[in-house]
Amino acid sequence: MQLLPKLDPYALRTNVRTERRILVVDDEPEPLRAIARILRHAGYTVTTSDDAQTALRGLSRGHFDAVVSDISMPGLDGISLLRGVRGIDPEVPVILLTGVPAIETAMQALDHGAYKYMVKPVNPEQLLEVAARAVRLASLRRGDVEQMPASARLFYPTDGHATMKRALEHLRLVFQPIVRRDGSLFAYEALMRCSMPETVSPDTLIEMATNLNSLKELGRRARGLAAASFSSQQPVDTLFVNIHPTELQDDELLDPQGALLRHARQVVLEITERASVRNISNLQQRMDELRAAGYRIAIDDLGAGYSGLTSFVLLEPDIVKLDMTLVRDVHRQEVKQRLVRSVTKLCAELDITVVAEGVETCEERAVLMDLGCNLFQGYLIARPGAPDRPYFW
Ligand code: G
Ligand code: MN
Repeated sequence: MQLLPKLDPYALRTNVRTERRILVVDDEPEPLRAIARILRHAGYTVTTSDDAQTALRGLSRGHFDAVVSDISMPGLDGISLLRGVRGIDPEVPVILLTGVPAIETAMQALDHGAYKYMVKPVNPEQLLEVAARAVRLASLRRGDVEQMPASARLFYPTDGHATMKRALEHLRLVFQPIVRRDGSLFAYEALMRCSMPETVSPDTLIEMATNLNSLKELGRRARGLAAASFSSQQPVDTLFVNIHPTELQDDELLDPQGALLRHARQVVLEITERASVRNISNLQQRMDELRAAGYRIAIDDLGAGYSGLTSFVLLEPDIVKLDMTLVRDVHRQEVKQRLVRSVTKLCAELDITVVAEGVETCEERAVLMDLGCNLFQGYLIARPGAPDRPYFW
């Protein structure tokens, strides 16, 4: 007998899909069963496949919130599967598992935007944590309200635009120093904060703006504030300004009347790796225009993985910022050390400066220096705050 699915009144009202579907791929039956069991127990709807070709066919038919796949499989391997998945569904996070961690596959996984690279046998708790985050990310990318954090849900389905307007009015910037190897100040990164009565994290703000089609407004407001910091009481010299890939298309960046253009030579535009730059039309031309105007370009969060190393080719950055997941405990983890070393080596050859961000301990800093990072940023040195404060070195 086929049971009717249980009806969830909230789901009906908001037209939200509550089922979370994960596709698991492994050519070996034992791990395949084990992983599927762990995920099913946690309430996911799991589809299994013992080869990547079949998995890809399943993926083009059905809607999945995450894919968990082994890397080494006969025929199509996990990396090829990852590439195939990207062609079918650019939003779905892919978690890759390997029995034999190797620098080449880790780099390839990074390059093709794997969500996470995990070593087998996986710890069930860790897998569930990663899966939960991946599934949440997928639904956020799809604009699924139900999966948003409570703070973001505040804005739905009430008047989101009014709240967004209020958020923009309460927008402010904090500044975090970026320091050279010799401890001298290189620049500040401007970071958004929103001080409404209800605390809203910058990520929530960006999610909200994305869903309300207000990214342009948010970016302009933030850039206006950033421009003001060049003529404040403690004027900054060089400023890193975060910009969302879609903002690259905003002509205001190149408008002589716009906020930032007149300071372009002092500005490094940080383009996050967390969103894809592949869909930006005329990207190359736009990058050339921005560079001609004097802006420097940085890739932010490298290693957090969306488009991976392809952004080197697409953006031709002056500066690359290693994501803090690569920085965290780098002194204890050899794979991270090797990844950082390959990035700094590549960057040295390409004349790209490497910033290690999110540095929290002296041990991390020492190893990152040895590995060839040029600039350092993180709580160890200073928390984000007003510019011109003393920092630790
Ligand atoms: O994506 P982006 O790299 O721009 O994000 C930087 C965020 O990380 C900011 O919100 C900032 O407050 C935070 N941050 C800065 N330094 C550190 C650090 O050393 N550790 C942690 N956990 N977060 C940091
Ligand atoms: Mn940044």
